[in-house]
Amino acid sequence: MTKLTIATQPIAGQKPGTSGLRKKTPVFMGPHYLENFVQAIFDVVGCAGKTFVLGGDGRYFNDRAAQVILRMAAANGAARVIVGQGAVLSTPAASHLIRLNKTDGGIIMSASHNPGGPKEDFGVKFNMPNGGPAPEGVTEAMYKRTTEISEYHIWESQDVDLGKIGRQSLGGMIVEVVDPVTDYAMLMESLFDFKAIAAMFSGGFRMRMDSMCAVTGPYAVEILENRLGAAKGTVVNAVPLPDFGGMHPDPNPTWAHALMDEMFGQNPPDFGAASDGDGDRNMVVGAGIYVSPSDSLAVLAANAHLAPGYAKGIAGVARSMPTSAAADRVAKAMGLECFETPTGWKFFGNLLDAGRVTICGEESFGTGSDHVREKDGLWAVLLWLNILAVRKQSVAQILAEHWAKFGRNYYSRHDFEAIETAKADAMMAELRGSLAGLAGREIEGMQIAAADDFAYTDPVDGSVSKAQGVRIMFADGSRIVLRLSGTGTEGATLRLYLERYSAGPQGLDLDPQQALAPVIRAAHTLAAIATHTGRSEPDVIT
Ligand code: G16
Repeated sequence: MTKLTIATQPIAGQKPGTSGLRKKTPVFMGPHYLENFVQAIFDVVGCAGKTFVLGGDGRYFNDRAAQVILRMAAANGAARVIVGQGAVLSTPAASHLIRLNKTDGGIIMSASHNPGGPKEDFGVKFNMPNGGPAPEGVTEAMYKRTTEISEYHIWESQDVDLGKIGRQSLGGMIVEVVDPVTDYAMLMESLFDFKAIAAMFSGGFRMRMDSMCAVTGPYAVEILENRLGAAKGTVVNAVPLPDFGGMHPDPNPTWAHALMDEMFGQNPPDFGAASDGDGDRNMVVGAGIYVSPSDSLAVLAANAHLAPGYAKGIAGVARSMPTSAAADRVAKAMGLECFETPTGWKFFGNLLDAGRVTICGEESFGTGSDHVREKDGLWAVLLWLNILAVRKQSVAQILAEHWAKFGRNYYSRHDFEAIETAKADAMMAELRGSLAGLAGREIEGMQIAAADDFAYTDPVDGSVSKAQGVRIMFADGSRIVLRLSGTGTEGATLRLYLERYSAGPQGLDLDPQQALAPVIRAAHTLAAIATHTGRSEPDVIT
């Protein structure tokens, strides 16, 4: 075995987005593409003598990318890499292993909720020693490094056997292959009342968990069926496949429609859930009732103390800016600090590290807590189960009581996908240019109270993130947010977030799209979406 130093040249566009570098798989498989980016990571964070975690969601190219990354880590002088068996780790499990083993960070191979396969998506991101995604300053440095890279280092060797649990050596570096599930399952047992949940299952409680042929299958089978005694077959699409069985592993009502059909059909299970490609997202559904992610965050924040891991209460709550203000109302009622951060889990890291918040969430089906530094799909499912086991009520009853107490934030997100980038940019530029004159204007019978381009100053380290999305706030608590996706791999994706508040007691059980109709019309008028993009209907509504 020899260490090789390969001459290379910068490849344009290796700029990490909201969650690391995401591109089409053939792009990642192109000459030097993966290698350049991985070398840039090591050049920025340092590699000699360090220990890292490595794993991915098992999508196409995951196994081969892992071998390349291991060979490069060895050639760059890493001391040890802890790898999930088969190069598989869910994103939250990887975050946990980074923290548990006090490593110098980790590399996660995933394009999350995006489809996998030879022509679909792939991604690589670096997580810091705290277990969370690298902050903007670090990803910017990695990007800059890719623009000046001239060589990378790699061992010339055969593949490491990642099927075999235990320690092996690669050019002097220890490769430690671990079971992907065990440590994560233990963490979940430490947070939740497994006895109470198991008693609920043995009492006849029925659940459906759709793992969407993605990474959570083995985790969900072990935890829900083996440890908690849910009926065999509770977890469906439980075997992870490189192309996710052709599915789009995004747990929302559009893509998890089989689960939705079952939950709204005849004799539905008591509780349904789905998770995404890499296991950090979740959708929860009750029998005949859908729980929006923003409401889920609010319910979890209000009830977390019912689980042993949070029995002492929570320190505070954080939500991404486009997420509805439902959680703010809970925080206010409980006298907790509440933070509004830019989109992307990395912005929660400092608040969690500083102990300012315990529970965080995003409208994009992400919820999590300070137990790791990623959002965590199965964690959210288990916290819901714990709450259901203690309150002994249905999901519908819990939501109804929640809205009666706090009011209801009707909420929806409309996505317009694969828009020509120039058109999307022009639309946002024009909208940004109009913001100064909006306050005080009336539209669709609602008065605009304020409008801005969201900027965030991190309360812990003072770093400033600008241009995070346009907010148009109305006097009645309604709100419109527009931003362009930072994770799309094709053209631009416009995300339009819509919110309207009802204090109750009337008007708590409307259809969200109906309740939001005037807000939707106002958004289209103010942003002139159809004029700029030619689109009047969204591709995906969540
Ligand atoms: C989307 C969501 C964000 C989320 C991000 C990453 O970003 O809107 O809320 O943080 O994906 O999620 P994941 O880690 O599951 O890929 P964007 O920029 O496309 O809106």
